[in-house]
Amino acid sequence: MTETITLSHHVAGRAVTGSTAFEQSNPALPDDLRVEGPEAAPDLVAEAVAAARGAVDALASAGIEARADALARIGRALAAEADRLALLIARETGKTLGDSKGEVMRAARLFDFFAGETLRNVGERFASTRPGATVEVDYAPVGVVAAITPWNFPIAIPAWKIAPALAFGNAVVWKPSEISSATADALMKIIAESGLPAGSVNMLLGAGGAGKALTEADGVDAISFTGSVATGERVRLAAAQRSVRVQLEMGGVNGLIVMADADLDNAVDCAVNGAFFAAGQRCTATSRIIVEEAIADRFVEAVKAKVATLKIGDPRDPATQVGPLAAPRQKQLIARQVAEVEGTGLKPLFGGSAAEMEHCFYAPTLFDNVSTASTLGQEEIFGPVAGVIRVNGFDEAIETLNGNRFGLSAGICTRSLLHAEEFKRRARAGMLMVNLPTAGVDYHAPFGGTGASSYGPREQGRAARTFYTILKTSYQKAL
Ligand code: UN1
Repeated sequence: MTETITLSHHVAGRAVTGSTAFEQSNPALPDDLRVEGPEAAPDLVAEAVAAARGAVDALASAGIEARADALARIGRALAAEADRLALLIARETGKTLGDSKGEVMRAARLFDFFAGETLRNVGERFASTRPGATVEVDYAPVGVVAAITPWNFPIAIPAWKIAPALAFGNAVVWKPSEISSATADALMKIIAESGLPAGSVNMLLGAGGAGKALTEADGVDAISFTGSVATGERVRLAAAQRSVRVQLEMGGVNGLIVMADADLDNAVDCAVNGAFFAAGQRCTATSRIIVEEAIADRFVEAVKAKVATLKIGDPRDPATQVGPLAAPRQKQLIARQVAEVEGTGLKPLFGGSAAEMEHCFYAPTLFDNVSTASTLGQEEIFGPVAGVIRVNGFDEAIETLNGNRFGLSAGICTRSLLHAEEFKRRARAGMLMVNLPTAGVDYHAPFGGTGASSYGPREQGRAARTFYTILKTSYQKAL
């Protein structure tokens, strides 16, 4: 029997209902779960921003220890409810149960980490050049932060925006993707129990219209966005027009270099994990595998053999390694991009349009002999699709790696320390992985890219403070 979840917005600690504007159900799980929700109109956005504005003062009055305790409580609740939440993510978005559980635990750790950061927000005090005077540097809250988050990490990405925002004294108006709103609602319910002042986190539902209204709302002091390049560019323009602080995490056409001296088994694992796990729906996914010609044939055969062993299927089954895509529109988009690649004469080594799969599943697909100038070399395909680019030598590998406008994550598989060091120096990317997959990042380290992938200060780790605080420099002279 299909379960239907009807969602409401959360504003100032209250549920706000509205007529159904969107629906989500993963077609790979027929008759399992149907989620429906309303779309926030500009007047409700204004109400949420006003509630958040009031909460900024309430958060300051509550003090840092109460805030730290609340964040720690959220972290503990997430960990305690990880199994329930993981199943909801799997049912709503098609993410495998294992990945979903890992993600919930990552979110728990993020709240825990930023609980600690709340108490470590120390400034500086030093002597002024003017005798008798001092200088103080404080990290003050920015104010009202708008967070716009995607469906592919429906609980971890909101966690790495909401947790630091609260840690540093900001209130949040959050617009999750309509594809993962039930998961967002589950997180909101845990936040509501944490003891934070009402309005500290407000959640507005809806699709692009609600997101646009939020980026254009009066009273928003900063916008943190994770999503597509196209939407990110619109958010950047809206923010620039109003001089609002903005942080964007968008796509990547991430490359993994495989040198001839690599540990072949590990290189295959890195490539298969990066390209095909999470059905390729990670902005850090590997879409270009840049292989030295000398081992390319052996490597490609080994990747093919490994992919043949992957268990693709029901995301709720703990044994499943690759689940379906999140929504039919994603499948249509990928099918169109793959058809375009095939139209240029390239034939996939496996997968592709001939490997038609039912519902929202898309077969892992690998093209060989791809060129940097091709669609696969230049455009993000947000699915289990990658291309092998054959190169001769390290210099050509690095030049190829840097051959598009993106720069989120890059990897190299090599046993050479010299090549590993040179790679870290010359690769144009924010995240650099040596003998590890391009996807999969820690919560206590800075995350972000360069080029068209990212804009603004880094997320996560201690570096998150830069975006979520304003530096206040005070001069004081005792009389
Ligand atoms: C990861 O690789 O662990 O949307 C995280 C995304 C990224 C997060 C990737 N912002 O896929």
